[in-house]
Amino acid sequence: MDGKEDQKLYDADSIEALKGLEAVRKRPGMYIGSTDSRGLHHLVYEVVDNGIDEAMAGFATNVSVTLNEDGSVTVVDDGRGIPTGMNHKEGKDALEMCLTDLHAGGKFNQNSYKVSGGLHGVGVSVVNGLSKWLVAFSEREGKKFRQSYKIGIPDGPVEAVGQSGRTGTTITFMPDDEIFTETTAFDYEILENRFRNQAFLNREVTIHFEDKRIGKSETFHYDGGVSEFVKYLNTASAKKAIHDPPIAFVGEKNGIIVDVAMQYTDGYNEEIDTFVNTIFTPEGGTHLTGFRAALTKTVNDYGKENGLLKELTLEGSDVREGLTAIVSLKMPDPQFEGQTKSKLGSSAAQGAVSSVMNEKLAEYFLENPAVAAVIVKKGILALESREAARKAREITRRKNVLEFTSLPGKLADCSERDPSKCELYIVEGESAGGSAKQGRNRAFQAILPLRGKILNVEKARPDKLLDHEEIRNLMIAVGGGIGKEFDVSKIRYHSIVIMTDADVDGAHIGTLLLTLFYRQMRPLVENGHVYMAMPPLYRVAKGKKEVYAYNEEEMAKAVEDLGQGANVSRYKGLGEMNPQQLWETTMDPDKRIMKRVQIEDAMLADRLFSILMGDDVEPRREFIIEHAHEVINLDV
Ligand code: 0RA
Repeated sequence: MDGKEDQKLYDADSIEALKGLEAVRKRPGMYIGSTDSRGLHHLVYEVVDNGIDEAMAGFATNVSVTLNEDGSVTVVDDGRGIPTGMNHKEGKDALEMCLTDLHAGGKFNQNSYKVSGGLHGVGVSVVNGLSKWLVAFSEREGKKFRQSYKIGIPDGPVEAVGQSGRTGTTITFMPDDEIFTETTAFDYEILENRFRNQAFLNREVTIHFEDKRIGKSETFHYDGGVSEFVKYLNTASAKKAIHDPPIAFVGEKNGIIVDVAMQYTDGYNEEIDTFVNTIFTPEGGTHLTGFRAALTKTVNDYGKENGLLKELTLEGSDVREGLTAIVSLKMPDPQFEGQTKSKLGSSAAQGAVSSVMNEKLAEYFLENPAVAAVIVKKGILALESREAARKAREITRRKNVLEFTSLPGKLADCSERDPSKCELYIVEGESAGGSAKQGRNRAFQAILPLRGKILNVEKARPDKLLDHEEIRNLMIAVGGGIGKEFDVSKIRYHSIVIMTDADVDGAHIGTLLLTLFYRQMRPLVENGHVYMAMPPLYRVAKGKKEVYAYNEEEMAKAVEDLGQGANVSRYKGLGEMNPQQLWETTMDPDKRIMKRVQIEDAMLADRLFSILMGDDVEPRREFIIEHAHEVINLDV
């Protein structure tokens, strides 16, 4: 065939696809959430999820991910391979459609447990549009096909490049630095964590991960699936299980596969992580509702039938105290709702989970009466302490009416009364608090200094929290209450900014505050009201000129810009800045850098906190060494 004719034909076909990918490049945030580090990692998730989809559909077992030395990423799966061959309706090769047509995915792929909804499942064409270049290979029907692209535009038609004895897809892409202006560097730990979770949630798949930049590789495969996931979570947060192995079962109802694992610990916190088609649903939803309802009912039924409960009835919270659980669903076409589309709305999921739970958990209790007794006993203890706490609260309420209704004396409030315009700075230490009070814009910025005392929220029973003056101050200042009664619509500030020194103590206090928010005011984090202030790390000065630098790179650049004789000083704490400097560098909305805390950051802090406060010395030592920097630098 004449090469030029071929190219022309192909150009005409591509106009429509081009329009689609142009939209992706114009508004990348609409498709991948953001163009910061988080959005960058979404590109990898998107391509890997396609391979996982093939595994969920039973066609693939291996997915391998390689971070190449040049900054590109290669993802290989051994699935069926992206379809190839002319699609007559569209007049285009199916492989090209998959890679360039925004809406091609659904036309071909009928996998029923596909990852879709939320930010995922937007299709590999989005990755293509946001890549400087991309090369796709599909191996199927004895052949190997290839097409390459630049910013989503094909370099030429799909070509057969040789024979192949396997099937599968290989995609290599280079994220476009004109889109990802903040960073194009992938983070090993973020990806590692994601792949580990994916492997826990799909026990049939093996994920190979290699980082050629640093010469590190790992393989994730867990025959035990979610049961191993739960054990991993408890071990990682140094929680002590009170029965082993975890209770685990898989069931199916109306085409919905319900995979559950649960293990009780000797602590008081519940962590129930829910997933749908491997997508994390931090806001819960119908599956979580079904799980909770069935758990409460089954434990109560068993306790009553076996004379363990007598006249007592356990509440849901009693039954969940100290529980770590994973609820993982595979279902066709899940519907997501909520602010961040991370809450499952499909009503069929509730019935499916509770029906599988009711049946299998009751069966488990009958076969394992010793474990059942441990769980019922734990529930009774929770009920008793809840009752005691209620009585204690009633007494305190009568005593402390005044104290609870007036704002804390240490709070320097702002004059604005519209919460959406107000910011609360929680500042470590009285001296930095003083500078912040002087430096702030008092119209809309309030300051609450905290004494740098570390509270033991882990060991303190939740009902004891309010006995603590600092926590009471914080709760009253934020408004909205605490725990189950927390009401995010009543908060007094829409931005809560944690401002601590960039040192170990600061990280400690940051961890504590995030843990408190995560456990007692979770909607605050879920709705994006919590921020970390980012004070500069360096001041570079020469004569009258001075520049603040927030990282090493900026510092180096400032030294270069100011030239010979530039003087670098490292800020050790907020206290070293005068009020004017604190305002300019850290509090002025036009100049400051703040990081919005994501729910995952708070979860990590919560885990870190358990370890910092736990009884066991060894896991604490190891964890601090391995993870301390993550809390200081909440990057993604
Ligand atoms: C559409 C249809 C089929 C497979 C795929 C897409 C597919 C896409 C990707 C992306 C990465 N890896 C992938 N593997 C498969 C099914 C084709 C058939 O019926 O053979």
